[in-house]
Amino acid sequence: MVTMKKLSNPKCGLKGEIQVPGDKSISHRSIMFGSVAEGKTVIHNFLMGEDCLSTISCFRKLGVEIEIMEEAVIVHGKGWDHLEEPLEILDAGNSGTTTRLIMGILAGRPFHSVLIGDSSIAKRPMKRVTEPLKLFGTQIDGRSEANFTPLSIRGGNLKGIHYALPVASAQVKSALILAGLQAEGVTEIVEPEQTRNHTEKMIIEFGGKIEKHGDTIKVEGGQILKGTKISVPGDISSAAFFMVAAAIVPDSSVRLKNVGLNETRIGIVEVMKKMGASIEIEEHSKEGEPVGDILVQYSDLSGIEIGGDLIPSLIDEIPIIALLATQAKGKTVIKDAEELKVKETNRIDAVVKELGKLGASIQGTDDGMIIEGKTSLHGGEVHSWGDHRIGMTLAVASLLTDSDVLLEDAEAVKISYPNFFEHINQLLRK
Ligand code: SPQ
Repeated sequence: MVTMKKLSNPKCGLKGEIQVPGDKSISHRSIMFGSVAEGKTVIHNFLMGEDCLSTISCFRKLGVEIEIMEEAVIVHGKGWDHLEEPLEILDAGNSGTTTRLIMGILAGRPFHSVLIGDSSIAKRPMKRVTEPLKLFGTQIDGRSEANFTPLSIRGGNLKGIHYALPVASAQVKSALILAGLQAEGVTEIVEPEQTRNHTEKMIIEFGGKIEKHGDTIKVEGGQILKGTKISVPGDISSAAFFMVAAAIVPDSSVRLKNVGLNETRIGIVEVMKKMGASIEIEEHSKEGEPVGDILVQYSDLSGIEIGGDLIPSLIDEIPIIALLATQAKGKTVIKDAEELKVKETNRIDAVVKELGKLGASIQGTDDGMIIEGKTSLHGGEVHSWGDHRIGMTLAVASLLTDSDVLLEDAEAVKISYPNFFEHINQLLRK
């Protein structure tokens, strides 16, 4: 049901500490690797967001026993060969990660499966995955020459490939790594820019092998993975909403506990520091997926230019960075981010239109946006476009508006942050 949420400016700062939910990218991957590994995988702090629940549902349909307990999610993996031909269509919901990564697994399985998602997934480009998977030898068909769901996959008998990725995408890279793990021989993948490396780190956790030389990733086929214990760090992409809220709402001081600080995901920290934000990191562990606390306080900000190889490390944070820039003095230019057009929504259009309704001065460009600050925001009626990150950006904006914000389809936040509104209220009560 589409709902309208009334958000009123609390006229106070955010204070205190919260633990943001588990990382979405790592939660998806823990179910996927747990499902193809041999033995039990126990996952702590799994993200119970709608996207990750879609991944669980798909793997259950492939015959994997997955228990959702209060303390942990337990995946009873029996190895690659025990995935079963699904009786039903696999539904990835709103999740691009589920759609793209599962294709890499299904590509190597000797059975037929059909993959769909919601109306947003139906518009997101899939040829970037289906084309290289065909080079491995798998059969994939779908709407518009296998560019859009529904997709039909008949996998098996893969041969390793050498492939240079045309776009910097962790989802495409991961799908090809998952196919490569099942292929005969070696698969080499060349990345144009470093993207999030959770798949590579997780292969090591599951007892597998993967190498990286310069921008080339090398993975050998025929690997048997072993079930393990995964502790999912807090999601920096979720923490980002409170990092920005604390930086732009006067009299704020917030501690975000146990957030994942993977080196390929912390572009937002660099950007906020460059803009002059008061931000401190207390790292607890550097092993595997590094984790630590992030402390942010209100401060004066200045506009900067954001682009190049920094973009993949903050791609999902750009909507909230755009809001941050409306509160920074001068011009902020975000460029080289054309990938924003093929996310859950066209995030350039969504940000420009919806923040514009609240008085922000943002101009969309071909590959990003130009924001003029510092602007006073006013109330109004806005829409999440069914995109969790747009919904949360608008909710944070409402902390600064002179009158109420009515947010349509606020429910979208449940994709990645089910208790987002509870956390806002918690920090406002302190
Ligand atoms: O899973 P989905 O829908 O693609 O989610 C998003 C998000 O905002 O949460 C993108 F819309 O995150 C992607 C991210 O943009 C998650 C992801 C991953 O887990 O590998 C990688 C990025 O996408 P891409 O296309 O750059 O590989």
